[in-house]
Amino acid sequence: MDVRAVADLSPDERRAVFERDAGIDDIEGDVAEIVERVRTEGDVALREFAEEFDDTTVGSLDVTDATDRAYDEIDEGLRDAIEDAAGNIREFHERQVPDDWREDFDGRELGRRYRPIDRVGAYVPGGAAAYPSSALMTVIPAKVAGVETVAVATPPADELNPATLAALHVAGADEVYQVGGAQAVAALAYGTESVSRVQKVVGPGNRWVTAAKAAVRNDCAIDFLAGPSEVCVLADETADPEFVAADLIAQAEHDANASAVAVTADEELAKRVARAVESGIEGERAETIREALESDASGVFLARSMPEAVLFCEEYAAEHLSIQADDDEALLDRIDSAGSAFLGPYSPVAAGDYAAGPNHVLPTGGGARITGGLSVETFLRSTTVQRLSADSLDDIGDTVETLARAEGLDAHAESVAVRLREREPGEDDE
Ligand code: HSO
Ligand code: ZN
Repeated sequence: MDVRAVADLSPDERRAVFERDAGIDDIEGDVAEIVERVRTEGDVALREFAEEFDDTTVGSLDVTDATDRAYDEIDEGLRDAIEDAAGNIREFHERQVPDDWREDFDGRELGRRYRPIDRVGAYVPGGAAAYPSSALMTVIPAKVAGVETVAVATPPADELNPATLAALHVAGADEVYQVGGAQAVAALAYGTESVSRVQKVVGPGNRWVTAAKAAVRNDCAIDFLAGPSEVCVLADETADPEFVAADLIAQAEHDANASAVAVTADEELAKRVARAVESGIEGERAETIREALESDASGVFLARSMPEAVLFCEEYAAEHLSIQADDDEALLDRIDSAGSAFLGPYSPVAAGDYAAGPNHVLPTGGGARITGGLSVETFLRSTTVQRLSADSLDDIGDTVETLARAEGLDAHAESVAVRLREREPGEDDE
């Protein structure tokens, strides 16, 4: 792996890093076709896609009943790990539940109240790797928010992954369908004979899933675009190059379209990270890792100073920002755009991916410039509430009437005036 100087990047190289699209643009046409077929052909299309993409002949698309059994059957150690992670994730998300509130603003009683969305769909990836962790990360916050029905789609298989099914049981999924990829997003968004449609689709996925979320977003709400994975590590000379390299390799193993960057102002560290990456790539997923790390969107970058490295991170707007540097809090203070920040040498991204508590469904592709990750609020809608006393209406009456007339909306002005016309000043509220 080469070390590239930030200052020497050409406009094309900068675009590859900062406007990374993870191969999504290339498949938009194919995804539009898949979505359309699910929309028009329903279950028939889902079954055909299962044969074509997942090499699976699907019996029932609804596999909800399999979750309880899987929970009972999996190995005890795995069950404990799922429960442990679920407990931490639940605790973190319970902390996010907003309270309804009412307050007096000079006689105007104003407030905000929250209600869960009724029906939500969560995508839980599978296929190359199984993702019980994503089952926990999507379903638990929805349930903490009070969503009545959480429908989950996960790729079909002759034998569904028992850990994913068990995690769905622990998280409290209400409906589980075996359908994967872009077709799963379309099934949840539009409904089919077997899958009833949801109001919002959430969850992480590969570029097919992400492209499908982008394709349906005019017809069905989505959380945001979340996948393929990416990480940006900001490091100084105090960082351990093995730790930095391990974090890059870890996120790269998700997907050949994943991206992983490290940036530092210390040349020696940059070289050591690059070397540690080279020697650290191993195992069954070595090919995937290599492909992800060799893409133009990945690499080890050398800045001329830490402020330049910080600017790099801000522009990158990472899904995962890891800061392995002496003054990590001060560095974080200067970076506004990041889905989740991991501070210090002992906060590997993988800890957050599974069990620390915060959500691992996070905006990718620079989405962190405008949104945070999945949270309880993702599953809530709010209503503002207002009750005005006669006096408080009187107080703002001139303002409302003046603005209404300025907009040429006389009936608006009149709806206030009619209430105030025959009123003596000070007559209020008993
Ligand atoms: N890094 C992924 C989540 C994940 N990692 C699941 C392992 N399993 C996106 O945040
Ligand atoms: Zn991960």
